[in-house]
Amino acid sequence: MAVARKIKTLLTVNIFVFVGIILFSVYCRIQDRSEELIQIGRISDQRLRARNGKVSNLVDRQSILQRLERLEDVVYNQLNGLAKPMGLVEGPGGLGQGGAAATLGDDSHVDGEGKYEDYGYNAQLSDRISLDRSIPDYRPKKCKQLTYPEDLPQISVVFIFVNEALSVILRSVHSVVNHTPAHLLKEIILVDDNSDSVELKFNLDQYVNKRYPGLVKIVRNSKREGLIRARIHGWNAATAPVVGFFDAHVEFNTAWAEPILTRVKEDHTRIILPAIDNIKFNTFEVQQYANAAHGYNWGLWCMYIIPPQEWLDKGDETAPIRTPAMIGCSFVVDREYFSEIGLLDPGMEVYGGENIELGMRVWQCGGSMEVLPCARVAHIERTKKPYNNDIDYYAKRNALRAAEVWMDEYRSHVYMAWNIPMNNPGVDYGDVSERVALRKRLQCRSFRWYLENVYPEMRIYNNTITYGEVRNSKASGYCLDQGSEDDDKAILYPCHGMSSQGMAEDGGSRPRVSPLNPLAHPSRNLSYVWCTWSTGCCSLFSILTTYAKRPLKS
Ligand SMILES: [Mn+2]
Repeated sequence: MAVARKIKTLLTVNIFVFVGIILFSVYCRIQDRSEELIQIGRISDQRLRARNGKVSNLVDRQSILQRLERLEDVVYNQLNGLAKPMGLVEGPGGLGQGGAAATLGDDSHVDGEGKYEDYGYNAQLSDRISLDRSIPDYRPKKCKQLTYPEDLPQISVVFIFVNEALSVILRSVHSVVNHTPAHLLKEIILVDDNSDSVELKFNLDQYVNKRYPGLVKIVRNSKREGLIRARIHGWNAATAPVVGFFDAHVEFNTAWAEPILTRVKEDHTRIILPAIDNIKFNTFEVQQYANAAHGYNWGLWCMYIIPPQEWLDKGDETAPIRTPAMIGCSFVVDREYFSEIGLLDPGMEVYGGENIELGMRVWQCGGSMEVLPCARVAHIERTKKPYNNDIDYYAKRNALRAAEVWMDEYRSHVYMAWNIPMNNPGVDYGDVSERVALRKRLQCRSFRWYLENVYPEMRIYNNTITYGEVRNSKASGYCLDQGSEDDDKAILYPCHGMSSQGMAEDGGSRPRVSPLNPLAHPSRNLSYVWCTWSTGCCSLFSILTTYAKRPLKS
């Protein structure tokens, strides 16, 4: 019995000693950590005071900032628990890490399809990918050697959303915090354009206020305003000297902000677009896109185009790429300058056209627009946009507004592209008098100047006398169509009224009909002429005798 009691006592003593040692070592670690923090704080204080921009100081400071950020992560991970109850993941690693393609097990397949319908991407998969995942650094190599001024202006980052998955919005927020130096990011503004989803109200508020206290403002529209006015509301809430507008389904790349803020600081009339990479809507894989400018067709629908020849000739991948307009999912502008040139057209509804209009306006009124390959943002191209079921109608309506205000005699090309008559087009584009007055006040240049100097790749239809679709007289449901882009051959296809069936008739000595292809880039060796009226060269054309002629000049 005595032996047993001895053993029991010894065991108890051992346990106490063991627990004591653990407690002591934890205490020491906390002491170490806080001393380290105090020391780092002191050093960075000194550095801030002695603000002489010597290179060694800069390197020191950067490494200290990086270290502080790492420590912040450690502390946060210790306290972790905000995302988990909402079914989301934070921290490094896990599914989709490094921008790799991700998949879910088969069990979640059915539910996942339902979410595709809602969002135009795999929201269920997104929920399982960390809000802090890393993505590949797709910047051109030379960007990493560039240095930027220390005293850059701060930026307000505005995200617009309507019925977006919470995890996708929060990944946009985490990503911009993780990839922007804290002293440059003044605030994040989330503009909710009257979403229907409940989780975007309470959960979103609670999460961002706890996770990023004081950094995030939420603006809620009491009625659906559309993308264009929602961006204006975001601008109203912004207080930093520079404002960036982004879709709420993006991820930012390394050092995206510094090159942009440098260009804006040098010249506040520059509107800067990060280069866009792609996040695949189904796997969330991050894919690199080639360097491109952003152009558009005569329907004012945006697309990527080859950078200008002089940029290609220069052979410097870090150089800004002149661009006639923007895709629109991300752009950065000096806050006051944006107001001086008239923000975005508040008379535009729902979606589309504003991105092209801003390009025309900034160039015609003395500013510029450029893509910066060293600043990269990855973006999900959604399979469906949640704004409205009839986006095409609003894109057409908004395009006509831009055409009437900015395009002078070339406005006819927009009517041609949408295949609607110039008189009584059947589209009420609203009152443009204020925008016309703005153009006058700013004393902006002509659209012809813009085409010649900024968008020379655009094909012009100067000799056009009529336009419309070409229908088969024997089967009137069939129209002349452009067919596939590769072989450039005319086909017969059910009439759909879209741009590929828009034809223009030339008034030259040998009248011809050709599709309204937007670009006449020298490197694209396409023949645009299929059929001439006089020779009937095209056998297909001989059966297409009904031509919905609309006079160009009335
Ligand atoms: Mn988008």
